[in-house]
Amino acid sequence: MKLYYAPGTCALAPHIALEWTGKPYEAELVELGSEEYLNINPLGMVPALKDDGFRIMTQADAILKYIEAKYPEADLGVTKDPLSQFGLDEALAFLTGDFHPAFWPFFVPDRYTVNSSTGAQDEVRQAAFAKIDRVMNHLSTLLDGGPHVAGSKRTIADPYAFAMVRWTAHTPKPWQDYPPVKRFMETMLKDRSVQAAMKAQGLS
Ligand SMILES: N[C@@H](CCC(=O)N[C@@H](CS)C(=O)NCC(=O)O)C(=O)O
Repeated sequence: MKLYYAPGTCALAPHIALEWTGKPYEAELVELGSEEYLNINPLGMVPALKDDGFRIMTQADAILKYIEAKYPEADLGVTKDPLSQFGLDEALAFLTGDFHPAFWPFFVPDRYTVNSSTGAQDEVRQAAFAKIDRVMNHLSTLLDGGPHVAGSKRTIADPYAFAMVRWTAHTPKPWQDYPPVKRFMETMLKDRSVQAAMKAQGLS
C-alpha cells in the first residue's frame, strides 16, 4: 500500500491509521498541483492511496474506511450493530462534510471571492473563522463525553479529527482554547504511532 501525502494535510489521518495497523506501507511525499502528481491523482489532492492492482483511491474518509476494513485485526472501527455504525459514520460525515470545508476559505480565501483586495480576502477569512469556531465547538461537544470522537474506543475518526484540528494553530482560536479538544489532542500527541507519522511528515 502506498499513501500519497503532503505534510500536515488531512493525509496525516490515514498516515496515522496505517501506523496503527502495524502493517507495512509506503508514504510518498507529493507536490500539490504538480504535473507529476496530477498524473497519479487527477484531482490533485491528498490523500490518495494505491493498493495492489487497484486504481488510485481518493477521499480521506473512504481511504480511512478502506484501511479499517482491510485490517480488521487493528480494530479501528466499531462493532457492527446499527447504532455504533451510525455513530462512526455520522462522525466521519461531519469531519468530511462540515469540518474540513470550514478551513478552506480561511486558508485560500482567493478561491471564494473574485475580489482580490485585502479587505475582501479578510472578510472571507472572518466569515470562515466563524464557521471554524462552530465546528470546533461541535467537536468539543463530541469529545466532552469521552476521549474519542466516535463511541468509546479508538477509531479512524480520531486521527481524522486530529489531523485537521492541528490547523487551528493558524486561526485566532487554537485548539488549546477548547478544553475537551485540548485533552484529546494532548492524548493523541503522546501516542507513538501519531508521533511516528508526524515525524515521517517532518511535523513536530
Ligand atoms: N474531498 C477530499 C478533499 C481533500 C483535500 O482537500 N485535500 C487538501 C489537503 S487537506 C488538498 O489536497 N488540497 C489541495 C488543493 O485543494 O489544491 C478528501 O476528503 O480527501
